[in-house]
Amino acid sequence: MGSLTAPKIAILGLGAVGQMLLYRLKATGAEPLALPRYQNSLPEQLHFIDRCDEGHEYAPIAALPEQLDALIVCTKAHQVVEAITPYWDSLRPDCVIVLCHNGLGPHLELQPKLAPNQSLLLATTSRGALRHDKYRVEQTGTGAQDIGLWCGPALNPELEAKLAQLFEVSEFAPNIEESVWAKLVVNCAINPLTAIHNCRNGELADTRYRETLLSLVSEVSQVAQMQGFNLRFKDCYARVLTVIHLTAENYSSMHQDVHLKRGSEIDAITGYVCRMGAELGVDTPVNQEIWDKVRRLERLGF
Ligand code: KPL
Repeated sequence: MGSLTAPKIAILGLGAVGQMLLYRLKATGAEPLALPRYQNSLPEQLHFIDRCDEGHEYAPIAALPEQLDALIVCTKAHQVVEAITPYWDSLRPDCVIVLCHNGLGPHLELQPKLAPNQSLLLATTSRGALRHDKYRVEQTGTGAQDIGLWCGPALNPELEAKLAQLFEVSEFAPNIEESVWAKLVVNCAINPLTAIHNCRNGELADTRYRETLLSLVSEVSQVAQMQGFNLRFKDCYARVLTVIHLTAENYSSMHQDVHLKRGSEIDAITGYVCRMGAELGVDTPVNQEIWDKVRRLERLGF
């Protein structure tokens, strides 16, 4: 990347989070570059409503994959590999890949495909984003975000600063996998239960869910600790209760995915924890039961 040109960063996957980041690219003075899914064309116009209730209409710009310094993939976890594959051979071997989805798993699938000098980053966002219709997204919350290097060489300072600015963090997370696990605990607790019980996040504060929540969080924090992450049960449970409280009115993304029959991230959330638990010798019976229930629900509907 030449130091006189601004880094070229594009978004792949224009769901709610993708559109929020694309608008953020524009708002921070960069071109709103995007790669379309399935190599279709991009929409002509996007509409973003910011936290001050102000609407912004803008046109996304089609990115040329071979010119990109970084590609931020914002699809659902189970769509990452399929979405990136058609572009893979056109991307430069030093194009930085950033994965921004709930759960974990695709990073392990992509790792063997990376070129020797290619970096893979993970990012999380807890910004609430509501999709009014396909290309009209409203930012509804100001929750925390994180980004950091998962593998590969450190980024050049200019690109690192631009990505930090996009995700509104002062610096990259020193241990991004631990930060992602901290969010994974919250998603393992809230998302499947709201889907199974067809309820908003806030309803999980009811005492009848307490025992299940405690078991889910305890199992996930044990799997996390077994990998050396500093995620104590007490802190994890407190974080889950805080998110239930702060997002009480929301329907979780998994509730919406199951309800709209569009395939949820259960395999990358609960499924990933159960698979890691099995590998590390940590029992996860309650998560396993919940995983089975959501998969059944996906087949049969509410
Ligand atoms: O990340 C979320 C999601 O719905 O996927 C939470 C934090 C549970 C908010 O709804």
